[in-house]
Amino acid sequence: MPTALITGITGQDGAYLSQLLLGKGYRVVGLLRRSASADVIGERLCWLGILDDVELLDGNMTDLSSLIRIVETVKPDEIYNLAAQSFVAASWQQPLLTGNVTGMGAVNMLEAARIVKSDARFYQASSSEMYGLIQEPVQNEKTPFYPRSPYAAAKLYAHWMTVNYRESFGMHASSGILFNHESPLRGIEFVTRKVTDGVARIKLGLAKELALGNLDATRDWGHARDYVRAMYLMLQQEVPDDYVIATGRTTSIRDLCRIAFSSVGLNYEDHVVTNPAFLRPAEVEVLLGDASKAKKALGWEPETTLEEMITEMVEADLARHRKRNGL
Ligand code: NDP
Ligand code: GDR
Repeated sequence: MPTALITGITGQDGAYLSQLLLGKGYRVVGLLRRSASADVIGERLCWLGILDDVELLDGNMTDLSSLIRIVETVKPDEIYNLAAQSFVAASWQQPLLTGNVTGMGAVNMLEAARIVKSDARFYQASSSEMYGLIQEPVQNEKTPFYPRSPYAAAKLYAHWMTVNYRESFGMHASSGILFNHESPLRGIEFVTRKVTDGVARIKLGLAKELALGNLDATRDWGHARDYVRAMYLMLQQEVPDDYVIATGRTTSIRDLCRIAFSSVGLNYEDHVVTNPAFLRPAEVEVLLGDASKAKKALGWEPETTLEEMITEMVEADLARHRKRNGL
């Protein structure tokens, strides 16, 4: 039975990746950072019905000693480094923490693997945010990077360190440059989930308005369930490499609202307002990925359309609010 160690197991991707690997017969161990709110730990794993099937060990990305101890204890065949301060907007308010967790944290994990189990295969969760100020209209593995936030700069450092550990130490270290991916398990602060949650509240009469920031930015959105499959496939390759994972379709926030509101028979123009509080100091205006390399080398294809995903998310949020409000 292969063993996978997942950092960020309590996040959106960690939950779906755990589900995928458990289904393939893996032993799944996750890194859990200590929280005073222990009662809400593992909410996403619970939602998928797999909380009791994974092992959780205490540690923190900023504490190398905890990572070394965990790798010694677990002896993983595969390490998926998903932990991060992942909310771009928050990275301007907490640039140092973001650098420590999202950037240095990845190096801590690479070091723990190199010192204790250098034959473990390593996946780094890189991001399309690294493209930032777009240099080419469609982005692939060869497109130059231009990070536009403390988050993106931290991810770029982690990305290059992954490449360097591969080239310097011969480690099987791969980096997935994933474009935005969403699901009913997406954090409420991200725009897709904020919109589907808003749609559900407005539909149920619990709210009238939804306040957003820049409606003109566009993103290449896929489903997290499809994207964690690509992570797994990368670590099954003989040779480690970097891959863009994207759908090849970009949609504005405005059109996302149109799709989400119309899925329950509402017009977004009647409910969406803009609030400058949600604008960012610097914006990534447009992202559109070309996943040809992954399609060819990994046989990976996205299976869920944006419309299907938004419908799934709206339904999940409607169910949550009905339950919460006894409707
Ligand atoms: P989430 O924000 O949902 O999850 C982040 C995870 O990191 C959580 O489990 C969180 O734990 C954990 N974490 C944060 N800080 C620490 C720390 N100091 N020590 C240990 N664990 C910590 O992210 P996603 O699942 O959406 O994304 C997974 C990864 O992929 C992230 O690295 C993200 O930056 C990257 N990415 C995501 C994309 C997307 O569209 N979703 C696209 C491209 C890259 P806790 O539950 O305790 O907060
Ligand atoms: P992003 O995701 O920054 O692309 O990072 P997010 O959903 O936060 O923003 C997407 C776009 O929507 C615009 N926007 C708003 N965003 C939020 N959160 N809230 C709003 O009210 C709002 N109004 C407009 C933003 O300005 C932006 O243009 C996500 C994260 O998962 C990263 O960790 C990951 O690396 C990238 O995707 C790929």
